[in-house]
Amino acid sequence: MTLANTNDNFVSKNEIRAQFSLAMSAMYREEVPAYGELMELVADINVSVLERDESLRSQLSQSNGLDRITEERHGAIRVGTEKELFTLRRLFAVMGMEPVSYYDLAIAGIPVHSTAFRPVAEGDLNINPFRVFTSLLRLELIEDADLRAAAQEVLDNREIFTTAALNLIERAEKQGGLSNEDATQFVTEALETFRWHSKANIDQELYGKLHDEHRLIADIVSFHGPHINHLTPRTLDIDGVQVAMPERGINPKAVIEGPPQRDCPILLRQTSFKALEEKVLFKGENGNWDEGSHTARFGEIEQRGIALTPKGRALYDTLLDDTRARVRSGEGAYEDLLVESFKAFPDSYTELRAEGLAFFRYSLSDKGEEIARSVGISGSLDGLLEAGLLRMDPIIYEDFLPVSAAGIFQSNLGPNLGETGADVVYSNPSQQSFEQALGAKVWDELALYADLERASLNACLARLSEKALKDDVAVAA
Ligand code: OOG
Ligand code: NI
Repeated sequence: MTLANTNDNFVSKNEIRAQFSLAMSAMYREEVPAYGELMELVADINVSVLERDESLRSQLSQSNGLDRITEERHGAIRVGTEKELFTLRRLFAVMGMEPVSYYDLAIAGIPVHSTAFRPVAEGDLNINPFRVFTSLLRLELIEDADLRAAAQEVLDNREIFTTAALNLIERAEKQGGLSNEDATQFVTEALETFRWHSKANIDQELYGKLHDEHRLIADIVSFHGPHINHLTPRTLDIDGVQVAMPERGINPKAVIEGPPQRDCPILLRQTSFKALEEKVLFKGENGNWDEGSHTARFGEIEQRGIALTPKGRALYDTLLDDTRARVRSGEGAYEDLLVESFKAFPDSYTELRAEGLAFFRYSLSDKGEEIARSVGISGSLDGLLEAGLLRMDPIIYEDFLPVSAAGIFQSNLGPNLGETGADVVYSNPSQQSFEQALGAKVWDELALYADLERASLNACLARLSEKALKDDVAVAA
């Protein structure tokens, strides 16, 4: 593998991430053939959407998204200790991935809290958007003290990173980057952390106890490392893929998480296929292995829409809560009630902008370019939009949704929990303790979107008024 250099010495972080996501994808397709099948289905459907939807094709090419379609995917892992999380942050930093946002899953009865490691700058996301949703087990939420101690001991005695990976992380930190050769080795070594191990770290009895406490705890504690539990390609028609999955022998979860289908997609819609039951070996007596099984790994798809402002997000949360409350009180089917509730969410970009519900990237229209070159002008955002001098494109939501994530977790934890969710509700989200373990603060995703919008607008305004100012012409409002 040859990696392009950004300067004489180091490979760019974007390039390392691109190689890493490719390597993860290849490994996972080999480990979980159903994922490969899903990828093919998604690619077929994306091609047909682009063939029939000229305006989407033009929007994607305008906003630089066309190249990203087949590449865009995320993965998810779950780690057991603060130390593991701390080192993972350093490992992801080598690839230009930083922790963005804090997700408390305890509210949904899942004893973890999470962040997503991802590129932060728009240019970096465009080059390769790969993200890893990363959850840290909260053993302190487990009541049984003996079991807690047993799990802790197993976790404390494992090393999820290869020695070479640890050395390369340190080298990257010291030098500020990696050489070509080191970067190639780094990708190979980093991959090892996320590999599946069919031999468990513990015996079947302890597995059973952990599993009875919570399936997720068994998944996190029982193995040598935080195996990648799913990867997620991007689809342009999630409803189409959901319907087509069974035709290809793939078993989807019951409902698509997130907002309903809309003309102007918002946030994130996701669905997955059910986790597979896989053969594993547990430690037996006298160095023997006992056969058993474990259910953890699956495939997911995602469709992203415009990022919402705090006001838009509050409206989304309210409408989703309403829907769930109405389902609980037996008013009807989830999907119907979701569509009904979301009628209250404006569904045109003009309204979304006018009501301050979503984030946009502004650029000069052809007419705006012409004006900027010839005379220059200034004015309010509304005025410039109305005059057709600016164009606005949705800023795509690059993060996750806790309620949706909980739905994805639950549909993949095995048959008993099913799709209806929690059997226990934990409390005390603790962003502070999470950040302490991480050794860094997480980025505030809303601030990132707001900055992007502001920067795009400021750049337009500067370009528009440049000539007028230079020519010392009074700029008209
Ligand atoms: C993570 C589930 C969350 C998503 O897309 O919301 C997630 C997990 O199952 O470990 O990946
Ligand atoms: Ni996911």
